Amino acid sequence: MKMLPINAIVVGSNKQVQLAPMGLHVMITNLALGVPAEGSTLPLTLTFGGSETTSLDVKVTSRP
Ligand SMILES: [Cu+2]
Repeated sequence: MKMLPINAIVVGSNKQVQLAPMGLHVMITNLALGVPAEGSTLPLTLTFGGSETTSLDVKVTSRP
């Protein structure tokens, strides 16, 4: 399986998109401080429609 980057995920009005391993997912690259320790949390900000944002902390795991 080859992963290809995309700039955005389009979600239609009243529609849902599921992010999951082997499917659409968020891949964090270019970590300035290196790979965080497993079990730690990483702040993540999602941008919707180019302006609205939601921030959350995601748990770092080696496997889904
Ligand atoms: Cu990936």
